[in-house]
Amino acid sequence: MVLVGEPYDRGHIGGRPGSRDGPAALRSKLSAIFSYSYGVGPASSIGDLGDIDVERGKTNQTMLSQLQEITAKVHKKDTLPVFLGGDHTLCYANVAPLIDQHDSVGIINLDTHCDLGNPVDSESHTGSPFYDLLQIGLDQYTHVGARPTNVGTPKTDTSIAQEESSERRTAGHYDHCTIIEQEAIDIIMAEEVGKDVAAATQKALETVSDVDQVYLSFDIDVLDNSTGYGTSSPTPGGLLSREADEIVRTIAQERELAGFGVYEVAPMIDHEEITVKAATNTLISFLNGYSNR
Ligand SMILES: [Mn+2]
Repeated sequence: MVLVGEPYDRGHIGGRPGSRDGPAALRSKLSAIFSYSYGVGPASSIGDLGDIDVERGKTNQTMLSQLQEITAKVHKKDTLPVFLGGDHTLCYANVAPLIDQHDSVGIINLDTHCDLGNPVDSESHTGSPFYDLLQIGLDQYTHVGARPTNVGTPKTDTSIAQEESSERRTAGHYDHCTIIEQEAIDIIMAEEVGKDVAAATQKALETVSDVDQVYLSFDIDVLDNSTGYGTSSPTPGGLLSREADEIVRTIAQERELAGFGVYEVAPMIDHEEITVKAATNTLISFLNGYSNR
């Protein structure tokens, strides 16, 4: 397994940037972990490729195509990449090479938002990675942790006027209602996870049983905003940290994966490192599951 940092957060058309500091914060917390080893063996060895020099100040499109040249090489190596975001726009470049390289690819995405929005003015953004991936041949998309309602967070980046931001957001929002009817898409609500986390996890695994390669995506805002606070769009009604850890650990243990990515951890808007710590715990849970395969 190898860590790959992606410090980029210019992909937002709504919400708050800050996840460019995610990779550094996650590495720092990972190095401070200690284990009580309750039923968990030592982790396998972990490599670290450092941070990719993700171009900022360019368009998301140029960033994604440059990044994809690098991630394609990473995926060809005989190791499991664990991407440390960065915002969720990056997920496109982390998965697109798999679609090029393999017969069929599925994604399980833990997230508040389905991120099936249309690109705006031909630009991908944090709300469009899975729409974009479906366009290039993604075979299955399973969204875990969806909410029945969503309270938006205004964009704090003053480079885009609030009015324009809300206009663009509306343009990018979305064909959700029609697109989620597609056969290739499955939704598992946060409430369903709360009722029976093991059953919800098995249901998610079943949706990808027919694909060759599976990528696991973890947007930290899937957590309830009591824990998932230091992120672009903290949202109520979400998963407990413990539930997310169980899902990620089980999937890593039961299904061979082509990659894992942690997105949208924004330390500068976190409170007392609550969210960074939760994300680190999830990373460790992933390691536990992977090591016990
Ligand atoms: Mn997302």
